[in-house]
Amino acid sequence: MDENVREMVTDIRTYNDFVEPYQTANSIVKAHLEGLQKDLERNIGHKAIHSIKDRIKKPGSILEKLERKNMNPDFDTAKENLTDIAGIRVTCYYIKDVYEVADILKKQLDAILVKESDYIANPKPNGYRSLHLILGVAVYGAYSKEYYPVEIQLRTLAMDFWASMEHQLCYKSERNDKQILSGQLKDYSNMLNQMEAELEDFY
Ligand code: 0O2
Repeated sequence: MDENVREMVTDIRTYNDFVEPYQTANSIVKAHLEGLQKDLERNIGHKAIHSIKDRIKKPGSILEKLERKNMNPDFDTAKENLTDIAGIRVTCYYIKDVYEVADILKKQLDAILVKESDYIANPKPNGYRSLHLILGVAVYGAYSKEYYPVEIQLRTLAMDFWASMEHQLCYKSERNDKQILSGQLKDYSNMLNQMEAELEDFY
């Protein structure tokens, strides 16, 4: 086998082995959320969770993030320092539902709350809103138990729309209307926020 191909196959195997427990942690949280999605609908009479998406960070994004943080680009360093290798995004209809789902997750899962960032109560200066939980989720081996972080981003449909547009527009290469765009995005965030607050009255 060509040396480059051998190296690539080894790297892919290493990556697959590395992410395996993170995939398990993601599956545990996702399965719990899917159960919750059905049960909340039965109990509160409306759909609380619109959608649940999970992803595992790709090798390129892991390396890019480590480089951005001036850290060694290897999997041991990633395990020590990154808490978003496993990630789940939960989109809800109402802000009330976002907090309800977060509270249930914190109570019910075999997990430790590592960090909670409430960017709904305290939006980022650019207008980004979401509730972020980092849960250390217990992953069992035959004779072992280890906690793996899962970053759970909970947001409403309006917050998701804004974040997706902002990501799409601001990740594009340098643009000369950046300042105007930032101002507009901030205004849109405020408008969406107001619209949601008014819709919340119809909960
Ligand atoms: P990606 O590609 O989505 O994974 P960290 O940056 O994770 O080391 P911090 O400050 O705790 O540390 O993270 P934070 O601010 O809670 O953000 C984590 C994730 O939230 C980001 O991951 C984004 O997915 C999302 N996010 C945060 N701020 C913004 C924002 O202003 N706009 C949008 N669209 N998304 C945001 P990554 O790794 O940056 O990116």
